[in-house]
Amino acid sequence: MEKTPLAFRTHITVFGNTNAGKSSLFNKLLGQDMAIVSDIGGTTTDPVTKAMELIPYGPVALTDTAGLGDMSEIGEQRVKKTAKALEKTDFAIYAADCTDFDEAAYEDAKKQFEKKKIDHLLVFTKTDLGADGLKERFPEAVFVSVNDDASIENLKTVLQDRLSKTAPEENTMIGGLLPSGSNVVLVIPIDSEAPKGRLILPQVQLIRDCLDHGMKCIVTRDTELKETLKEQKNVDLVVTDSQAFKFVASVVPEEIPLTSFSMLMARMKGDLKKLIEGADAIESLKDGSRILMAEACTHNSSHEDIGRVKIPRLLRARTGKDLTFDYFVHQDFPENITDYDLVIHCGGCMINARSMANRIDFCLENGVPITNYGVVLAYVNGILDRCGKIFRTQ
Ligand SMILES: Nc1nc2c(ncn2[C@@H]2O[C@H](COP(=O)(O)OP(=O)(O)O)[C@@H](O)[C@H]2O)c(=O)[nH]1
Ligand code: SF4
Ligand SMILES: [Mg+2]
Repeated sequence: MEKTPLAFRTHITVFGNTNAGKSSLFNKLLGQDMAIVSDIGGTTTDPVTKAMELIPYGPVALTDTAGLGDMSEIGEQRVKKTAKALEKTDFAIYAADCTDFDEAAYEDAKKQFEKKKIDHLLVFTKTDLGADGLKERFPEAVFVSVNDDASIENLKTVLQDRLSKTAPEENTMIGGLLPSGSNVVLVIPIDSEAPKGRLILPQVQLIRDCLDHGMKCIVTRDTELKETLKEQKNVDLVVTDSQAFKFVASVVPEEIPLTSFSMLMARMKGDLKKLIEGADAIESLKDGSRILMAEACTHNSSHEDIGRVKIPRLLRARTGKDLTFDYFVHQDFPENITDYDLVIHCGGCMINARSMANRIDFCLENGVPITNYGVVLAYVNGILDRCGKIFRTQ
């Protein structure tokens, strides 16, 4: 079960006031002691995320947060972190203490969920201490006590039922693009930037995704691509690492559709169209324009070269302008982006679709166009039209 990457799991977050019993509930759901449970208000400082299997629904990621309503000075920091947790939430559990129900706080949280279009479930905790008329007032809510295992099991059942109704779209990079039985050639250069002894996540994901959808995939290096294409009678799609675009585009005949891992990744995150539109902003860059390069994780050093060297060099050459590049390498997204003329995001393989969609919307709401590494590489190589064709015929 630990094998499903976090980015592929439905993200459930437990919100609620300090001391509402969130951490106790989180532990009970997981069946282990992960979050700190305390009767001193506000002990959980950082949101804690754990993977769990909700049988039979499937793999989920459960996050415990600090209180939404804690306004002490450090509390403010916590509230900010909780707001960040909202960005990745697919489904919210709002925990409310039966013996101390803060209806105003619940109404406020409900507004935040609605604003972000996040479905939620109201869960009253500590029912062993009495639930005073709440069951009648909130017939849709679930009532639990950590001292009553049956109530937790009931919560899991209700949760599954709700999740199956609000489940995010199927996570697929290639499903629906081509019929089953199609032949897909994957081009993976093995150069100094390739991690030793393994493939990177988008490559592994795509191989699995082809298998899941009954497609045959042939994996080759760029150096053997010509030979591979000669040997294969029917090739329905070539997918290449963006770094090898130029060479691959010159080798693959025009009639064979071509795209990249990062474009398929962006398609899975659901916003490829907006990212392609974002690339238009490249033409309006001027001397002194500022570009934010956003990478969602630090652990893949093979991107350093693309983000720090290749893209800046290619964009300066393409536009002939004196451009400034800033880097933001973090799981979170910067709060202020209005100084930027363009945001270029990494492939986002380590964050979920909800986070990616929120980042894109955030940029667009602030009037800043956003695109991604793969789209920019296709653009500067003059093959964005060709690489986007397969998505337009859907
Ligand atoms: N009686 C009772 N106490 C609970 C229950 N759930 C949590 N508590 C207690 O409420 C206090 C706050 O719980 P905690 O989980 O740390 O709350 P959080 O601040 O929302 O994470 C702790 O003393 C818990 O032991 C419950 O179902 N019944
Ligand atoms: S999340 Fe971004 S920076 Fe991290 S490995 Fe994926 S594409 Fe690279
Ligand atoms: Mg807590």
